[in-house]
Amino acid sequence: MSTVVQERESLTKNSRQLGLTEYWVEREIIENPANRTTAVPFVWHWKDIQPLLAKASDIVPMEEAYRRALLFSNPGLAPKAWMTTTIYGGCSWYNPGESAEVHRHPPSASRFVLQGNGGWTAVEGEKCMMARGDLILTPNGTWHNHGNDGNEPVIWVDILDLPLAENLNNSWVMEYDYYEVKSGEKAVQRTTQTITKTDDYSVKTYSVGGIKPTFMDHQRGLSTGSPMFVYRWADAVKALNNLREFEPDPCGGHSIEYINPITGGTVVPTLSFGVYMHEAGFQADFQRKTSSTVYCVIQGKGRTEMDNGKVMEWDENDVFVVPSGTWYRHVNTDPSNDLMLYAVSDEPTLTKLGFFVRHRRLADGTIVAR
Ligand code: GTQ
Repeated sequence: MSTVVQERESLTKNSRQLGLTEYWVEREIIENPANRTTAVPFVWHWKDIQPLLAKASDIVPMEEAYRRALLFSNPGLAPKAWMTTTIYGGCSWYNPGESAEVHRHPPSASRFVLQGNGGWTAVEGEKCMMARGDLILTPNGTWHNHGNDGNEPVIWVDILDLPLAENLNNSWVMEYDYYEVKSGEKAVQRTTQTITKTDDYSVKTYSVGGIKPTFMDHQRGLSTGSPMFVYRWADAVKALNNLREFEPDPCGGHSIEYINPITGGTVVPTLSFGVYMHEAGFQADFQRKTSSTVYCVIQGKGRTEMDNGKVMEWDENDVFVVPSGTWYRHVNTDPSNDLMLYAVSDEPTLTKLGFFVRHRRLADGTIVAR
């Protein structure tokens, strides 16, 4: 063997032993997109989720499950049970009388109700009742517990920025040491929160957009997100109905985002939450974003068309993901009904880091930055 070959071999060996890798060996892995671990477009169909969750609700007790959720696990990210490299989601089922004990964690969390009445999440002393379509926020660091006071199962979608927290090595901590102190008494550890706020506190305090109370404290627990924890579906529908007379975005149709009423910014630092409405007959142009979005079909049915003729078909209550970099457009296939898509995106994170870009493809194939 020539000395150069020998020297190269020992260079490799010595480097590896010291935790060093040669760029020229790694280059193919770094530069070739085929070697990246990426989320792929994927649909989870309600008709598949519902029977499995129903079965879990029969045979997996809450005491064992802590959260009785089936996690949306993107096949491109296995073995992680993540939707994207930033977004985690699950579909949770609470039988009447069931509850989950109070806890908090660094990732921000949200619930979005699909079915059943009587479900609630208590967040920093506010009991947030949930109905279909409502968004309940538990921003980073806020204490929360769940329950179902009704007489039917309640099913909701949980979305968290847990993978982002994990990727940032902010390994998340699930904290259950919740104490309450009454003046002059010793702190008592509890598994549920005492409700200290009036019913519907969030909506009473902040529901008129553009107006905030100036005599109240807007800091709620450790949250760096919105002090408004509940966004009612009926308000989203009302807002979208008011927007119908305006020209829609050529790619996204009519859309709204829930915002922090105090800052006007996103409701949690990392994710945006909103609704897209594609009116019957609306034809969207293709677009591509550097952010990833997860959707839940609240009303209507249709499909997402992507490059190379790939298509995802979806129906009411289905959940699907469009990862960053995908050319896509949503098609409302119901000729007489509006499509309503609930959407959660990591765009605020991308924007804060200077990574957010989006493009539109015109009918003639021209690509324009937006
Ligand atoms: O319901 O609070 O799926 O804290 C993961 C973490 C649900 C919840 C999850 C959580 C919750």
